[in-house]
Amino acid sequence: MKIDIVTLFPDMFLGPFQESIIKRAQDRGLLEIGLHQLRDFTTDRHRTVDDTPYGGGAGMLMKPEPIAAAITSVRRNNPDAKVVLLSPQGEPLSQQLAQEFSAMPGLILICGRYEGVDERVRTTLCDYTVSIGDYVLSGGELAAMVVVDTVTRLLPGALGSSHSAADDSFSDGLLEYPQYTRPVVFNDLAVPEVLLSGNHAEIARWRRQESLVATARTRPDLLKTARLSDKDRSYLSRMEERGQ
Ligand code: 6GU
Repeated sequence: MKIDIVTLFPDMFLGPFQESIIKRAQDRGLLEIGLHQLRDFTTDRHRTVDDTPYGGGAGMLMKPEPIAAAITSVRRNNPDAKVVLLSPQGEPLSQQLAQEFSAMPGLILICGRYEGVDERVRTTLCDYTVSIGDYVLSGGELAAMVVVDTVTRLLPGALGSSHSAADDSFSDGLLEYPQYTRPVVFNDLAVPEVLLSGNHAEIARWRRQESLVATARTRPDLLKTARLSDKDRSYLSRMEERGQ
């Protein structure tokens, strides 16, 4: 998959993309990342990328023409890419959206800065507008890194054979169950007996129940859309009866 990123701060990406899974995916040829300085697509002497908002108000907006020129240029080497604007006004990034992105031949990520981006960029040049959560970042760069990370780990072969993305939190709409490694006792707390039992059916049942408990306590909103069996539902209602 080819991901092109249009940004005023391409150097922000250098560290994060040279480590761990994203580095390995690039080394294995599963992922190709292109970084593009938005200012390179300006035509005036001052390389202007922003301007004041019509109607007044504080701050500056990103002008549409440099972004349009950047998309046109980058598309030549990533012709089937979808264009994604990173903006706090976007739809929330989810594991489902990441899965959709990971199946695409390419992405062009546009990082917003200043107080925002001219609305015509969003409506005429972008296929998606994406936010990574209900808080304000100084720009779309960190959000773009989050998109690249979550999409990369879904590319076939990006995670070693020892890890399955299918087991991760959110893949079935629930939080992951708690995990333990050695030692058996740490800070006076023992690893749950069932995990030492070797009884794989019991372990699977315990893990499912712990996933349901963790989700009900921390993210009850997820239970509305999670894929739940009849057994799951009866476990949750028993828990609720006991007030847990
Ligand atoms: Cl994509 N951009 C900015 N500036 N802030 C955000 C965001 C994006 N997602 C959450 N907050």
